[in-house]
Amino acid sequence: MTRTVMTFGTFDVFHVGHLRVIQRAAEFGDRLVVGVSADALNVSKKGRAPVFSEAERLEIVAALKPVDAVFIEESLELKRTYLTEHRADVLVMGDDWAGRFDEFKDICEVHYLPRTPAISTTALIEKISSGPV
Ligand code: C2G
Repeated sequence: MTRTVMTFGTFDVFHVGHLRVIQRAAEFGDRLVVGVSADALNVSKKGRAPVFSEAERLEIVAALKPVDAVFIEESLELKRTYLTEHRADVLVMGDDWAGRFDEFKDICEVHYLPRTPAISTTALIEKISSGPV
């Protein structure tokens, strides 16, 4: 039986923290499916549009070696539907989401992984926009 793992994220200004959570998620099963947050979802969630469009972010994530399939995550409320549709056995998220998806433990395993320290899209955007020092 193939074990399907799912994870979700915006993956904007792709960095090593994103790569590591994807690599570690893949180790929980045989097949990794990644939901990439829609631009509109990001605006509603974070109050700003991502630097890279959903098509670009989708293309980057799809090209990663541990990733078998990608799709656009249109709404946080559809998570149960996505997990069911993709027949997920495992949901993996960074621990900034700890406890937030425990309601899905009735249909799959739910794991939260420690975030990679000292790197974030927000910090990168600030660093880049502040220019050379
Ligand atoms: N991440 C990490 N270490 C970092 C930064 C991010 O492990 N230093 C992880 C996050 O915990 C998350 C994934 O990378 O699991 C993607 O992070 P974001 O792009 O910030 O995802 P987010 O906007 O939180 O979207 O349905 C859930 C949302 O789509 C998650």
